[in-house]
Amino acid sequence: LDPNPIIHEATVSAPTNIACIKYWGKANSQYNTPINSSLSVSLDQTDLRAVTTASASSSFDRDRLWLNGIEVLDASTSKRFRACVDGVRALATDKVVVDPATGAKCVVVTKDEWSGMHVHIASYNTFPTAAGLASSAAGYAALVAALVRLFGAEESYPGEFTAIARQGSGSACRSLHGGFVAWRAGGKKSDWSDSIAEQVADELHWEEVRAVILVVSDAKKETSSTDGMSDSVATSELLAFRAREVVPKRMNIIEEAIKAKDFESFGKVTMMDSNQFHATCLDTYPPIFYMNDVSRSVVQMIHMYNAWAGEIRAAYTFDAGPNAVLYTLDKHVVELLALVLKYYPAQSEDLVGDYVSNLALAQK
Ligand code: 2P0
Repeated sequence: LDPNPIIHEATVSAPTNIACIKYWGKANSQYNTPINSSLSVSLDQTDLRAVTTASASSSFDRDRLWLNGIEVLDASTSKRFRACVDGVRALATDKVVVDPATGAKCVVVTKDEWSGMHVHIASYNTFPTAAGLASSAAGYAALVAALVRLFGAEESYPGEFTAIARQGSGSACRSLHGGFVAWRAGGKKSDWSDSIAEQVADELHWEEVRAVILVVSDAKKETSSTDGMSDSVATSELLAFRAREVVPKRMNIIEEAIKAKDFESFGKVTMMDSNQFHATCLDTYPPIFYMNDVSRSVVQMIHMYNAWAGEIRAAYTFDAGPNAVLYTLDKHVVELLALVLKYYPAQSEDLVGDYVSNLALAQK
């Protein structure tokens, strides 16, 4: 055994993202592809991010994963983890260093040597447990990005890294980009290599957009997204109609709204799509309830606020849980938070948190 084995490593961070047009339902569970396209905003990484170090060495005897300092013992056999590690490692390139004195290039690790090495992955996220927010999107995006850097991986087609992250967790493919990101459902290619995420507009395009997260409950959700969407695909006719007839139109509407920086249109379609996603949950048999009475009171408060203002100044959206994410513009943040504190004074600290986020810096 080499007494001084070389350990190669790379560290990256990735943002979480909050969907305006929701992903709900798999078209193909093997490739983890969706029945409809979706669109999200990557949040900035001041408060919420996943940070991952990936390392590889010929001295490692197996693949290992630590999450927030605790080893996940069955990680190396998990289908999601394997898809990411094996998917990126297959795209590895020779690691070359240049001698600064002579300018001579030297291959220190060949592509074939990478494929013989195991990896150690250490990841932590800065998601406060009280926020009760899903972290899998940021986590798998950071895993893929760290492996890409470690192995010097190169895509064989544009979007291939997002296709790999998608196999970790669907929403993770959108976290490989900053700004406004569309995940194209794909399906024209038999290997689903067209199910990829792409940036619609970068984080500098519409800098005034803010996300305010209202923590309604920090309890762990009762129905996982993977199980919930599987039940919805099996039983909800509304979901099939939505994927076929509604979402394609909404993708066009929201992409136009983002390009034109039209908050009225962006906010309206975001709220309508959240409502329809939760309607498909109710249409699932047995029904799935993610929103609770407090969530619904937030919906009413936002509609009252917009009616009072005579324009859409804030838009709510809810994922697979009761917490609200409010999109607004910088100039309305103080007014919106004043409203939240008026209606939820007792729990104001919990509810408002301190999560007023900018858009993410680009991750790639
Ligand atoms: C979204 N959600 O578009 C939607 C809205 C939840 C509600 O993506 O099975 O954790 O790992 O592919 O990505 C949650 O689903 O599911 C999700 P998997 P994922 O953000």
